[in-house]
Amino acid sequence: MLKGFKDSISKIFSNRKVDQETLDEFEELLIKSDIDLGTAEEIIKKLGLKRFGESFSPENVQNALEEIISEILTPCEKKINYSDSESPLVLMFMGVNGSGKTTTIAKIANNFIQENKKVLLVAADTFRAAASEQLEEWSKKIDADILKGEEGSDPASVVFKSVEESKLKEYGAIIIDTAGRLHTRNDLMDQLGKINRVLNKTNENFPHETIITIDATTGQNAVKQVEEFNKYARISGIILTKFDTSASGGTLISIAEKIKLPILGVGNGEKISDYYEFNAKIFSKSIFESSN
Ligand SMILES: Nc1nc2c(ncn2[C@@H]2O[C@H](COP(=O)(O)OP(=O)(O)O)[C@@H](O)[C@H]2O)c(=O)[nH]1
Ligand SMILES: [Mg+2]
Repeated sequence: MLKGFKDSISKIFSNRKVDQETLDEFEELLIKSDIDLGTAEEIIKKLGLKRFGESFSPENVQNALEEIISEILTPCEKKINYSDSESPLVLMFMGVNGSGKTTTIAKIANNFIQENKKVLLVAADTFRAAASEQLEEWSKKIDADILKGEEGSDPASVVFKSVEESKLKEYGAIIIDTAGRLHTRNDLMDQLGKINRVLNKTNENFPHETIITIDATTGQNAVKQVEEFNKYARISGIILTKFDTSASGGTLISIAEKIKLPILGVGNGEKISDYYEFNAKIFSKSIFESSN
């Protein structure tokens, strides 16, 4: 949701020729919507506003813009591939504190459970007892099993245990919640790599997805977050959270244009059902529809 985006476009382009001033104002609007400068320039270039000529109207600009955004996002569309033949599906979540890891895990786990899949949640956040308590609360609500590490224990060993446990109980999915961390803390970031390596040793296909949650309100720093986490544990999918509270779908557009990593889904609320699979066309449309 680029708040007021539609109105702003109307204002900028109403009764005017496309001159430099209009283009500058439009660029400013894109940047205010958390689209980085390079991506904003690319969008404006693609839009080729001057070609609109006589048929120029804010609606034309909006439609063309929607198409361009959709083109940027479409190559990033990806679905979590849940195939029963290769059980369990292992998903590892990472991201900065408060970015929505635990909530998103609950949402996705709940979807699996609705499809009669047996889910094990793994609380690999062993730094804070409160973190595993939060996951435990969700596990009760959605009726999923949970494995918790003791406070202060090695997160990688908890993850290893979860794979062992899964062999006995035949889980359909293992979803791992890791401690929130700042990408500037090398020691903690190294730990993510370790969790990934431990999983990979137990089965070369594990984890099937290494997912980063990005808070839509993060703004321009989101690109940096994705780049840094990706250095330690290769990201296979991005989930944008808090899209409901955000003034800026621009974050995701920048990530797609600059980093071109797959996007799996969008969280749009705190409730268990507030999640949908990412679809470039629908997302591009929603940017305009939801503006107010
Ligand atoms: N409005 C809104 N709030 C969310 C969304 N996802 C998570 N939250 C809230 O953001 C806060 C942090 O989420 P949490 O899952 O604990 O983040 P974590 O620290 O990464 O595990 C909590 O208050 C969640 O309820 C979302 O899509 N929309
Ligand atoms: Mg958490």
